[in-house]
Amino acid sequence: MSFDFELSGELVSSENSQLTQDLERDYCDLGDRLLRRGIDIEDITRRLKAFRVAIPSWGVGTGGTRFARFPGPGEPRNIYEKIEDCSVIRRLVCSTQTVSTHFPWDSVDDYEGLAELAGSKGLGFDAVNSNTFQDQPGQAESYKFGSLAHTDKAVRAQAIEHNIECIEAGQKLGSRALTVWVGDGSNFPGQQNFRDAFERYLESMAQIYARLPDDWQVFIEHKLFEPAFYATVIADWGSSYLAATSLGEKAKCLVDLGHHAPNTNIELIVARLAHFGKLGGFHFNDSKYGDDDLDSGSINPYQLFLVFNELADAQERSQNDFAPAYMMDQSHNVTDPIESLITSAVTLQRTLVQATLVNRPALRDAQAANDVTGASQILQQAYTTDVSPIAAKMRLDEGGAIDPLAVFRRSEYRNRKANERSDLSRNPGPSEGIV
Ligand SMILES: [Mn+2]
Repeated sequence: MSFDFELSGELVSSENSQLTQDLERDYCDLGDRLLRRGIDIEDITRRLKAFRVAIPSWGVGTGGTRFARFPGPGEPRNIYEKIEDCSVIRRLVCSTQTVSTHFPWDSVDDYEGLAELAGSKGLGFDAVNSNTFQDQPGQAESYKFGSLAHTDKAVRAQAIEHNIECIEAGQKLGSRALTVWVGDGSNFPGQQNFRDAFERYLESMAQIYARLPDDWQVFIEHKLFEPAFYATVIADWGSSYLAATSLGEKAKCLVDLGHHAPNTNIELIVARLAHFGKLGGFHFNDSKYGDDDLDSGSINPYQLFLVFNELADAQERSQNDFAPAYMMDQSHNVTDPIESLITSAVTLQRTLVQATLVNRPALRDAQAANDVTGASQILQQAYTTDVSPIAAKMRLDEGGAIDPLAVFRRSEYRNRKANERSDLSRNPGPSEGIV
């Protein structure tokens, strides 16, 4: 099958050809070293091939902080141009074969046509995301004081209807899940009754849940704070789990790496939700202080490894019955969004491989024997292994780039798009924050 990628195959091949000899040698050396640990490098490479992580449509545009947004040249102005950018990333890194849409930012008249265009560029659609945290032009009711948990039934009805429209659009795109994040909550003590607000949220979600197609899931994304600075209705994994459990089988929790209090043990949350079959999805990013939405693995790569370690553990226990929806949920404020997504995808590939290298039988033995240092060293051994050749070999085998960032820069894609997309009008996007 050949796809109409935005980036020429000849460029990728010629750039690869300069690096192939060194890569083959590095891959062979690493293979020898792993063999001494009883690991078959080909098996690890095969497992990486199956890894899929979605690109959020809004991720290829410049994000922003609450204070400013500095759009770069050649930024996509609509979902069709976002698809072009996503196809470049997919072409180079291989693992990003789906796009996660966001409504109404990605609304179009012809969803079947959009699905066809994406398919021609080797892309499919992952979870659809609703937006009831912003008011849209012409909207009857305001979300200033909430949406699905709002005190006014008319506001809740509008938010429910929007989510149902997202499902309908997603069905035409071939999506199989709806991700719901709401900013509902309160900024001051006394502003909102905690129990009543949660009740209203559950009632609204039950109406959305009732409209899910049989083969769909709904993911509940929690976030500790912002825009509600005192109490958020779905602030933590506990509230998310309670909501998902009360709604039913098709409702699951979605963990975003940035949506927790500082120092929260997020890998433990992953283990808990996976244990009870409620981990529906994971949003990758990184942060130093709050919901910073920085590039995956840029601040705390060991935490990212520990998250992947729990995902790998869940994978092993479930025997292929464990398939959370993975997405990179980042806000690119000062970097080229495509470059950030490329480097983050490569980081995720590498980290997944490191987690796959963990010697689980030895780890279980060390845990059973209370060999604390031994257990800890087993994780460190996997984490400190330079597995870059495995990820590069996988990309080469799959038609991608050995060095995706270098090829992207050599392609002059951004400059070309800067000329084509000189008109500054653009689709609405995440000018303030991002979920
Ligand atoms: Mn998120």
